[in-house]
Parts: sequence; structure tokens; C-alpha cells
Amino acid sequence: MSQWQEQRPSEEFYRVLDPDGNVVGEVPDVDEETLTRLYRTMVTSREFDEKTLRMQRRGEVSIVARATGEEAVSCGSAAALSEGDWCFPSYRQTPAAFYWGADMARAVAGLMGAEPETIDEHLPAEEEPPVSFTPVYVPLAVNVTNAVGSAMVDGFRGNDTVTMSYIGDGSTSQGDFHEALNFAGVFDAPAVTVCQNNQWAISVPAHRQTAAETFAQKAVAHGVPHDRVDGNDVLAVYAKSREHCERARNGEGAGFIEAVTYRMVEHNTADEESVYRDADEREYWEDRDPIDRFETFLLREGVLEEGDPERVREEVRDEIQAAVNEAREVPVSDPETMFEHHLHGESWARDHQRQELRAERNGENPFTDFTGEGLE
Ligand SMILES: Cc1ncc(C[n+]2csc(CCOP(=O)(O)OP(=O)(O)O)c2C)c(N)n1
Ligand SMILES: [Mg+2]
Repeated sequence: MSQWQEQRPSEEFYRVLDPDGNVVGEVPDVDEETLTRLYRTMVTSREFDEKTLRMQRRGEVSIVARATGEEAVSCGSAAALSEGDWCFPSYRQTPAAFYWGADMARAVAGLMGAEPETIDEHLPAEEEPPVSFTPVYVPLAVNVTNAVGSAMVDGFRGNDTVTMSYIGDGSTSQGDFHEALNFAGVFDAPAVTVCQNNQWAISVPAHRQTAAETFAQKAVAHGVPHDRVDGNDVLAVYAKSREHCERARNGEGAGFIEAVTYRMVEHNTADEESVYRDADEREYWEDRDPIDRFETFLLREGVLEEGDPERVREEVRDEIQAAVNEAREVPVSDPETMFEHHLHGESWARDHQRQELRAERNGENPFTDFTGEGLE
């Protein structure tokens, strides 16, 4: 038995569909339109991941962090939001943004290296999405502190707005996460935090991340009501997210959900997962693919008919290709713009890095030809 088999996450969680798509819990009250929208969004995200990976391999995109295998978490939770709500994502919640109509061409242009002002100029946003999304946060856990702060303001003003944010298993070790949850608990902030426990923080497995039995129980210390759900079961994620959103909207305070899922691919395209993971681990999770499970359920219920899954895949592939074609028309920005808007004032380190980049772009070897001479 590999080390992995001894460390599988416990299946003591809320579940509506078992891995074969059989109903084993209470199906939430959700109309057919929402069910098909959830399904289509999950498929779109999976196909988007495939496409952007190929673009990365060709050098059109520098880095991609895929949501493959984790689609049910952010799609099912974001679907529980309503018009006027807020979402503070990190880098693995593409499905949430797509669920609420994020413009795909604008997203691809960003991945290809166009700065926001250039994207606005060439691909102006057509309409505001019903749920407001902040830009993607890469500094871990900061999105949760910002989300809770924003939710507190809504609470003080008496708005019936809910703010949702996402945190990875690894990121729950950050101080910011606990500060955020503490404030959320004390001030009854209308903030729902979803922990996307995909078992890994790059190469660190969840059982080396925390000695706590579950990530859900981290909310206990902060007095925040919590649930643990099967994160590969979109109906379970949706059902519990709805409950927490309704509580928050009714002035009953914050909520926390641990969604147990699995990162079926590399951390991002700068990573090589086979160095630190066993193949049998992946096989275990392939049987629990969230899209297959939901698809089986929808076919059995008659929401999807034979041939629909193939048709939906074809349609979203065409949509993605059209978005990529549009994005390719947007000029990429000067790489030096990445040094702007970070700091108030000057920094030796930033100027050094900027000059190093300039040296490299001039065909010099930045390690041997650039000495940093002349920098103040
Ligand atoms: C504050 C901060 N520290 C370190 C990093 C570098 N980093 C990027 S992703 C990552 C792992 C995050 O793991 P997890 O929270 O489980 O999220 P996942 O990538 O698995 O979705 C680390 C350490 C960062 N982006 N921000
Ligand atoms: Mg993780």
C-alpha cells in the first residue's frame, strides 16, 4: 500500500450524488435551467483548461493554473450567489467566473499578456455581470481578509449582499485567513468562505499541512458555522452554499465550507506533479470526476438526452476558439509594465529586476552581463 492510500481524506461529508451519479442524499430544489447552466459551465471550464494548456505549450500564454477536476467546487458555490453579490476569487476559480458570464475573450487576452487598459480598449466589456468579481488574487488568503472587510461594510450599511471568497487547503495556514475568519465571526459578516481542499499545496499534501482532522473544523475556533461537503458533487456544494448564503443574507452571519476535491493536474504549468505524487492516487480520483458524476445524473433524470454531452462539448469548444481568435487581436503589453502599480515610491529591488529584464531583452545574459552598476 502506498503512503497515499493510508492518507485518503475521510468521506465523512455531505453528499447528494455518489461517485456513480446515484442519488444518496436530498436533491436540492433547483430548476432545469440552473442544472444545465451548471453542467455547461463545468464543461466550459474543462475545455478552457485544455485549450489554454495547449496555448501555454506553444508559448502563447506564459502560465496556466487549471481547475481540472475541481469544477464542482467553485461552480456549485458561486451558483448559490444572487444578483448584486460579490465574489473574491483566487487563481483556481475560473468556473465561478464563467458561471456568472465572465467574458472569455477578455480572460484569454489577460492570460496572453495584455494589461487591463489595453483589453478595455480593444475588447470593451459589454455588460456588468450580475455578481461582481474582483480581479484574481495571487497573494494567498488576502482575498479572504478583503472579502470579509467588504462584507462587514455591507453588514454595517444594512445591505442584503453576500460576499463569497475562496481559500486553498494550504492557504488556511496563512495568518490572514484566521484574522479574516475571526472578524467574520465577531462581526457576523455576511461572508461565506469556501475552502477548496484539493489535497495539495503544490508539493505539500494536506496531511502535512495541518494536524487538524478536517479543514472545516478550523472555523470552530472562530465561532463560524461550517460544513464539510463532497467537493466533486456539485449538488452537495450547491445545497450547502445556498444554506450559508441564505443565513448570511438574513443577517445571521458568516459561514465556512470545506469542499473535499482533488487537483487532477499539475499545480500550474511551472510544476511537475509526477515528482511527488503516485499514479494510483490519480486513478482513485479519476473515478470521482465531478463532470462524469453530474452528467450521469442529468442523463438519468432526463435533463440531458443522449447525444447532448457531445453536442455541448462541441458548442463550448467553438465558443472557446472564437474567444481565442478575438483575444489574439489584442496587442500584448510591454513586459516592463509588470513592475508598475506595486509600490508607493521607489525600490532598489524592483529597479534591479527591471534592468535585469531589459538586459535579457537586449540579448545579454542577465546573470553575467548585468551587474546592477549605476543603481542607486
Ligand atoms: C502569500 C503567498 N505565499 C506563497 C505564495 C506561493 N504559492 C502560490 S500557490 C501556493 C500553494 C497554495 O496551495 P493551496 O492553498 O492548497 O491552493 P491550490 O493551489 O492547491 O489551489 C503557494 C505556496 C503565494 N502566492 N502567496
Ligand atoms: Mg490546495
